[in-house]
Amino acid sequence: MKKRFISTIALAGAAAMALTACSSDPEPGASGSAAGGDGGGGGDTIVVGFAQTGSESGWRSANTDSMKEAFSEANGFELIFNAADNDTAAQIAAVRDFINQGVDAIVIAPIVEDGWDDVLQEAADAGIPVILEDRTVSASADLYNAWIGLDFEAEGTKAGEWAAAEFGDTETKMVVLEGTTGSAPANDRATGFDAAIEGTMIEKVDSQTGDFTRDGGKSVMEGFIQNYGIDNIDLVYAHNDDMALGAIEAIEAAGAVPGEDVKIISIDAVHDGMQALVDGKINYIVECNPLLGELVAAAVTGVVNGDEVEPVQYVEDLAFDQAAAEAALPDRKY
Ligand code: GYE
Repeated sequence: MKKRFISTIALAGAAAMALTACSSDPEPGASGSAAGGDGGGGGDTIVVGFAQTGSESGWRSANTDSMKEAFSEANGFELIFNAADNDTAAQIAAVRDFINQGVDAIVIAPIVEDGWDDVLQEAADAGIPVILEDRTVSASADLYNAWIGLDFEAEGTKAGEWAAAEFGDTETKMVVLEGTTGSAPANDRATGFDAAIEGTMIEKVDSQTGDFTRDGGKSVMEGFIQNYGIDNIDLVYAHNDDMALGAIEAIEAAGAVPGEDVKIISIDAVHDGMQALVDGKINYIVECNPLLGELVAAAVTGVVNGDEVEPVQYVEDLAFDQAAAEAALPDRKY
């Protein structure tokens, strides 16, 4: 199975794509739903229902902006946008609603991996193509046309490799702020990280979900500090920047210095996270690129027109230490 990486530069339309091999990719089959329904759009307008997770993080805001920009009227789309506030049942209901409306295509950023089989089958039965963006699902790849997103396990691996190199030889007590339970990035970022620190002296003392939110990260971190004592926590691995930013507040409230007394690694590289890295409060960030709109819109157009569309599209991520963040921050788009 080929794995297509698309760099940030390629997203801006300027560079070539690199291909890397990988064995565990989703393999969307795109069967039976190459053309869209007739939709409500008329003319050449493509009517697209987009079921977004919610608005839990800075990453999510950047992703929503990117999608809205790409699916603009000027680009020939009518976008019906739904944000499910991280409620899986509400997200599935939104997709059903899109099916009932007879949209030309449905785009989903699935909150969790499981539970999609029935509604995806309903979309296929109605002849409405489905493109997944961002997160993956466990349902058969025959039930959707394409997936465009990030390699979450590789992100976890990069974070874990940095932790192993920095702290692996010293007794290090680590707590983990997990993303939304059952979501692909929470599952895969844990898998990649855990494998990378195996055999090192980093000990995972506790791991709980902060639901990818700043408030969640803060309150879970407060609980860790209460249970273990701030002096017994050396390292925080946060599955996203927002939870790391919440943890920073909790660490400071406990009278310790984030980035020094307690080291912090996170994922996303959104603006506020990068600023905290520059300020020395976070020590390392692995990027997760939210600017997927153009690629998703191109895939939707392709599928609706009956063109062949690359079924699995990975967007490449970078990683930053303090110096790299300082250099990159002024030109960051999110
Ligand atoms: O890392 C987090 C967001 O699914 C990759 O969701 C996305 C994750 C992102 O809430 O900040």
